[in-house]
Amino acid sequence: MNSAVNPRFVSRLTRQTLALILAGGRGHRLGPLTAWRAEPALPFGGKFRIIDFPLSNCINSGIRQIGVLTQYKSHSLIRHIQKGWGFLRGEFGEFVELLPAQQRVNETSWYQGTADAVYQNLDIIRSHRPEYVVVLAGDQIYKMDYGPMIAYHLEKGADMTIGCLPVPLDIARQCGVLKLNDNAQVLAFTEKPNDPEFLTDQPEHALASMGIYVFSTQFLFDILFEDAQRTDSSHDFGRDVIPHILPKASLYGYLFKNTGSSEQKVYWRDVGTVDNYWSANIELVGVNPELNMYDSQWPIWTYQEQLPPAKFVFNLPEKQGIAISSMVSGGCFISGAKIHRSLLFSNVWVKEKSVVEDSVILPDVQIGENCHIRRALIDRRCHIPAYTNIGIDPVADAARFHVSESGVVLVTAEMLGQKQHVA
Ligand code: ADQ
Ligand code: ADP
Repeated sequence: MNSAVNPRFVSRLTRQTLALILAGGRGHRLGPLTAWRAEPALPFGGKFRIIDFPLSNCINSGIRQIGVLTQYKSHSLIRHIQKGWGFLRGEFGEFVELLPAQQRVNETSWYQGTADAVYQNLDIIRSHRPEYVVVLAGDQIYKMDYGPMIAYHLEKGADMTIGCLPVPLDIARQCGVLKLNDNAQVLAFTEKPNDPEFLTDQPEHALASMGIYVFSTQFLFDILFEDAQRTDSSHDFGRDVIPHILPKASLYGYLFKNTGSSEQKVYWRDVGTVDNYWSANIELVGVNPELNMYDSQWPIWTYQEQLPPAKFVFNLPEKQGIAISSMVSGGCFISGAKIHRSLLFSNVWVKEKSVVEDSVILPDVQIGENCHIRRALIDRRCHIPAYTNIGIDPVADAARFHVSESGVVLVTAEMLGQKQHVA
């Protein structure tokens, strides 16, 4: 039976599934952007936050029982979920539940690795009595229907199914790398190998784990109890649990497909560095970006403030308020300034005679008169004083700001000597 085309079968499975979104990691490589917030709370795409992607994937897949495991710098993440994700209906058994690390099982440690984060919530998982548990990362951008993956897990008779896709070798070095047999059973798994095994038909690519797992619930309980007893484990799925269970369990790989149009290139991003984060955002202003944000079949849900439309003030010819090849969100005010190839999040105010090019401007930013900003990433609530140049003089930028490997200039309120206004 090809259950992927039997929607009633799939929807029964998704109703029996609990999703756990891991949203507690540190996101080391984003530097100042994650100084005060967890990576899944980072704004993305003009009005969303990264966590909205796995959450929306769950909702759109028909998984309405969701736990979000938080730990590191979780305040803005928790606030976003509380404000935006309370629309599920408790009376139908639907919820988004926040599961902060709270030393419930082990009173001497917070969540250790990803497996420990799930282990510490086993009693909560049990109370929901799911047939299947889907473990997801909270820091990835992609659109995926989890239903067919759960159906595949069942058809294969798998204990655990790992979402995977071919990625270039340099990305594979930062992932778990799988080797499958012809029946898609996992033969080998190596976490972050220096020398990833390439695919025979794609020598520039290796098969990477997306860090997305489907488990049969009892199997998950068994392996996590076992892992918790191990003294030689860092209690991480990729590093410890998968390699340990591989010889004795039935593990399968599930090849990731986009939802929607099959012609579209597969889109899956881990935006864990300043460069990746900037480019994934800036790509969206292109004519035909790989990530389609205009797909009404797979909406990305979020919390959004009620804001007026973006406004462009056109005064004198030398003070035109214009935006070209750009995305400009609600509440923005472009007053006699020029915006080129840039993404402006909500509530950005750009004043007269300023020019913003190839830049990503996070919410609630003010850019004063006569500024020139190029290839920059401006963090939330920055007030850029009049006559400031950013991305023009590399020496001056390096002295004040954070410059990424590829030369993107990251500016935060603290670098500007401005204390964050805490709402
Ligand atoms: P990494 O991305 O390195 O590799 P990790 O840093 O463990 O994995 O993060 C996975 C997710 O779990 C992230 O969303 C993170 O925020 C969250 N997380 C990490 N530690 C946590 C904790 N203690 N509590 C709660 N949440 C936590 C993993 C896999 C690889 C796979 C890549 C794909 O280990 O095999 O290839 O994801 O990106
Ligand atoms: P965002 O919504 O952009 O992620 P928030 O306004 O929600 O940002 O703030 C994120 C968290 O960081 C909040 O808990 C806030 O109190 C904290 N925070 C931000 N800046 C500072 C700072 N300079 N010092 C201490 N805490 C800060």
